[in-house]
Amino acid sequence: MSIEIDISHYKNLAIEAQEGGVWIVTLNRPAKRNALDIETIEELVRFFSDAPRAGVGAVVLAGAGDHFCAGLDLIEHHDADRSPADFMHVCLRWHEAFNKMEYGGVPIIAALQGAVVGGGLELASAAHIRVMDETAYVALPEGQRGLFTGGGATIRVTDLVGKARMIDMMLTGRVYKGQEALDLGFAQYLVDGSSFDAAVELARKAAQNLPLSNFAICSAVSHMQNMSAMDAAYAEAVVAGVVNTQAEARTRLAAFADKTAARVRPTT
Ligand code: 1HE
Repeated sequence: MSIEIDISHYKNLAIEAQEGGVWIVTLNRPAKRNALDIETIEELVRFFSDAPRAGVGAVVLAGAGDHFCAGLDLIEHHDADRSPADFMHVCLRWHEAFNKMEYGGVPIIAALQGAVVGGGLELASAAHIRVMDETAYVALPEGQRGLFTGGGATIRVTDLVGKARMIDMMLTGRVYKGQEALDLGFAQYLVDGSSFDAAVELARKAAQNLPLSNFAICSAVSHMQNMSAMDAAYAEAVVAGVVNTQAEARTRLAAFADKTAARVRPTT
């Protein structure tokens, strides 16, 4: 059951398939600081709905220009003068996109630079790995704009850094960057050079895993967080039953047994 992704159907996302199953998905409205308008959200829904069935091994999610993403398209929102129901449906499309990302089973590595704010942070939080460069900063300016988060920050940003920090960010507009942001858990990597290059390297590494292992890592872990500990342990056993007996794993296990597989060592 494989489907084709036709990259010519995308306008606000630039999409490129690289060797080794790595796909580069770039928010491509740098003149608008990659603000998330309706069209961009629909394209994210489409790409991340298709990716798990299209043989995508791993995705690097990037933003064109100096900023990853400025969040909700405030101009579109202002001009549309939406009703509560209208905006609820907008938010439900954001959730559709971000849930497809978090639960889809395809590893997503976000390459962050400049502003990662509001909905931009919500988007980054739906990726499985975040890589910041020295210019990257995170904030939730919703409070200052007379808004509230609508793209999952109450769940995902709280998961990353805790409720107290998230509330403080929203009340005061606090901005985090650099080592402090890393230490707090906004990202797993902080690099001196290009976050994009580092993200590509990580994506290539992840794409070498067996697809079924990656599916479990990038889907089951999130699902299990929504379960009771008892149910999660049961689900983990079932998933491990399927993944750990896959035929493709036998070659890797044989390589360990005959001592040709790489050993686990710390990098020096
Ligand atoms: C935008 C947006 C946007 C820029 N929607 N058009 N997000 C925010 O509150 C962040 C708003 N943006 C900024 O604070 C700044 O733009 C940045 C720090 C990201 C970048 O600053 P800078 O000086 O490089 O750019 P700029 O001059 O502010 O903006 C350049 C253009 O991008 C300009 O358009 P132009 O046509 O006048 O050239 C801006 O209008 C446009 N632009 N950001 C629309 N966000 C589901 S609920 C989620 C709720 C939220 O996400 S709230 C957080 C919203």
